[in-house]
Amino acid sequence: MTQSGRFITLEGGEGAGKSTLIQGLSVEFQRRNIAVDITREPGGTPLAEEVRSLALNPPEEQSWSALSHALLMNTARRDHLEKRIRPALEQGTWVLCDRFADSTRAYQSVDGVPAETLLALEKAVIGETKPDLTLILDADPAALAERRQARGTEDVFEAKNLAFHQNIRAAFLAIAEAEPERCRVIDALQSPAQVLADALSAIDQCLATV
Ligand code: T5A
Repeated sequence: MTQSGRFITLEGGEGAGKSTLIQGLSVEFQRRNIAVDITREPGGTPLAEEVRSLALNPPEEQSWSALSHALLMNTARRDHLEKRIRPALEQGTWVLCDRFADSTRAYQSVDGVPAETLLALEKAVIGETKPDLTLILDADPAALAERRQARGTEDVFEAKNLAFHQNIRAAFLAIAEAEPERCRVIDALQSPAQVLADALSAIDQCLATV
């Protein structure tokens, strides 16, 4: 019987270094001969990418309510799960996903959607397909804002104020505290090499029984 692949998600504030870490992990997985599908949310399928564009960059002077955002993220997630994540895991491919359901818990709850609503949606949408391991890249939002400045363009969440980003940080840390068996917090202000080393150490510890 084929061994099911492992499902790893990366979370954290904007500019925390998720994409940078994914590049490093991709090289290491290749070295270890582990087949991995690298993907992102919102997005990861053609339809979900369309939803991403609509959710993060709505037409000028248009905006979504917090609940609408939660529904959009979950709509994209369901398509992503059905067409990409579950088929990959069933074939024994590992999935490395840049953001997943914890981002909805953090961003949409800070935006005002009640936690019970978000959890009910999450349960209906992801079912049993929960991450085996979630790496949370944690850093002071003021430091991350400086990192992002060089990039220029901002989506609807990046454009929010520092207090919003501080609340997002607290929300991710609360998730890590509530689910310590699944989540590992990594200091995102370390060098990229040390962030990668910490991530690999967490992967080896948590998924050693693969
Ligand atoms: N969202 C998403 C919701 O509201 N609900 C949801 O359910 C979901 C899924 C998506 C947005 O959507 C929201 C949250 C987000 O606002 P995104 O595409 O994930 O956004 O975009 P970001 O999180 O903003 O991702 P970024 O690509 O901007 O940031 P990364 O990937 O975390 O950071 P990265 O690797 O691109 O690095 C940023 C910069 O820092 C440098 C890099 O070189 C780069 O210049 N850097 C470092 N510098 C020093 N030391 C390190 N260790 C560094 N690591 C990276």
